[in-house]
Amino acid sequence: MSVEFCGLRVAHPVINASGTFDLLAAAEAFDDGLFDPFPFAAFVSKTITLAPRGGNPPPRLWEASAGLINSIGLPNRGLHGYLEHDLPRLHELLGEVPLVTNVMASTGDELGELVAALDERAEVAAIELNVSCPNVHTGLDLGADPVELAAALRVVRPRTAKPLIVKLTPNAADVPAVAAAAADAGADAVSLINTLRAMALAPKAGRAWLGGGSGGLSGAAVRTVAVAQVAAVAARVEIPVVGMGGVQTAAHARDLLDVGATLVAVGTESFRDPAAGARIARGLQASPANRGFSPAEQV
Ligand code: RRO
Repeated sequence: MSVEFCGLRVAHPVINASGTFDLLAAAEAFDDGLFDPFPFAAFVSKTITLAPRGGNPPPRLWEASAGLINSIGLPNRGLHGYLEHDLPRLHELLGEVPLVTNVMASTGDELGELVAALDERAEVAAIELNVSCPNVHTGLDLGADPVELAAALRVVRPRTAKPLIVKLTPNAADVPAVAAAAADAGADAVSLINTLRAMALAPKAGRAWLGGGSGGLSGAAVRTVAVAQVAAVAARVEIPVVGMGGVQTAAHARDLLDVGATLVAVGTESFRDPAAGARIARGLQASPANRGFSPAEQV
């Protein structure tokens, strides 16, 4: 079941969605029990920013009818804390499993600085750019506008030879156009979907429940949106696509592979079942291969 992805050979097509599996915490909570086999064929870190961030005020989660709204707000140690403390430990825990480091910034220059620093570290196999951050000039998410994203990538691309994966936001008017702009500007792969912008009100209070105001919806509720967006993007670009959004079972993962994803990421389901990645990879191995969906014809 091994898969070739951006020059990396991974054991199977199932990885984690950034920010949904805290490997350092899991290593303490589960000792070695969770890691045989390790649930994911490659591991994607939580998003790293240049400066340390405390994240949003609580509450940070809202359980929706068929999903989860989060407003975590990027808590992280910042680039230097990550390089010094987290990266060596992640590498030790992962062994041969490739590490993808996810980064976010609001300008191309800041993204370039993050990427250049990661480029120097052999422990990092690939870099994922989270472009869901508001652009400082337009106020729009960097990844909502093909022109802004291409401009950022022109700064970032020359700063690393490592595979660059652009994590697309679903909160854009034309996601395939953004994916095409990323591919044209040198991205090696795209991943989608990030969470859908959402809001929940505190019961009877008439104000937002989440400390950050609005948040991002994930889980079963977004699965069919993910299938539609992954199909449309896979039909539009030649580069590999990492599909995610509400994957809970091998059948859900198979749907994303069938519409053109090369890898599938498990996100919210790992909160319920930390071994979901391994379960889904086993299920894929046992299930029939591609049923012959042709995204180019059917989207
Ligand atoms: O940290 C977050 O609140 C967060 C991030 Br960076 C993201 O990309 N997607 C999301 O749903 N939450």
